Amino acid sequence: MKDNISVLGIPIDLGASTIGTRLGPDSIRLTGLLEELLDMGLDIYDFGNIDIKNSNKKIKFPSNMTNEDRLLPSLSHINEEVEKIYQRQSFPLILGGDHSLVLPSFKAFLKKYKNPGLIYIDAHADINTEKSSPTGNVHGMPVAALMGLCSNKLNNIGGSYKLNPQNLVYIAIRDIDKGEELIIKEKNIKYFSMADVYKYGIEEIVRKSMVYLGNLSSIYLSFDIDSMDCDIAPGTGVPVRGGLNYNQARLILSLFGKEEKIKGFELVEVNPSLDDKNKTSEIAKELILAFFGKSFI
Ligand code: 5AB
Ligand code: MN
Ligand code: MN
Ligand code: MN
Repeated sequence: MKDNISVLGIPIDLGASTIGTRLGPDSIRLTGLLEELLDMGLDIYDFGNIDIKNSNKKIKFPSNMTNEDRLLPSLSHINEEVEKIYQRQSFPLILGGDHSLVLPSFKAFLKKYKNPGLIYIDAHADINTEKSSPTGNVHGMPVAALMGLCSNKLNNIGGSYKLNPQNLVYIAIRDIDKGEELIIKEKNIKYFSMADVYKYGIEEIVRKSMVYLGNLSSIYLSFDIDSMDCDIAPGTGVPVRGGLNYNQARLILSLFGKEEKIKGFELVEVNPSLDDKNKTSEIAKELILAFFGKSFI
């Protein structure tokens, strides 16, 4: 299925504290990603970008959801558009966009596949609720909403489907808030920290993740570019040091790309306006090519 790809850009930045991830999908396209995928012999259908009404202002709401007024309808719209690409027999590739989009994108996956898994590669856990969030930025809340832990207006975007906390694996997390830590402990969520990445190595982390999710038949991969070290991939809104280096990120994606159970992939949080000569988009392209089987040597 990975030789027939449906591409969808989701140029949203309403969920983040900085504007600019709305430019992520086009900036990644500008690197020639789709042409290179075609050169690799893959079939591509490009659905283009979703039309999102972003805002240059960050407005606080009593709900503690920044830009709630525009964000909630946008997330619902994203869910409808992602469902459209799922109607095509193909492998979905989503280019973000801030990470609030995983709420509607994974809801579509939950609707399509029974009891799916989620591999979440990110410096952050994105499991704040509106109550625990120190920022009010919804890109720090989608995982909590997928588990039904936020307010219903967020939880119910794209339907009432829920992610089972036991079907989630975090990789590369290293910057979590107090409230998030409590939820991760209470729900006994599986994670591999950067310390684990160095202790076991990338191959073993991939193997352990697949074993942990071994009884599931469909898994979604959500990759936040800030899982990488911010000195390597600086074009992102909430940069954190000590992340994956270029080879680790490429290897982890090439190994997950070989797993038949992985049936959807998104790469999010590229913000070209914070970047250094578009290098983060170039890295994003290389990571996506690695996922779809570009050889390393
Ligand atoms: B990202 C923080 N935990 O809730 C919050 O980039 C950061 O999608 C969230 O991983 C980072 O605002 C969200 C402090
Ligand atoms: Mn539309
Ligand atoms: Mn994230
Ligand atoms: Mn992050």
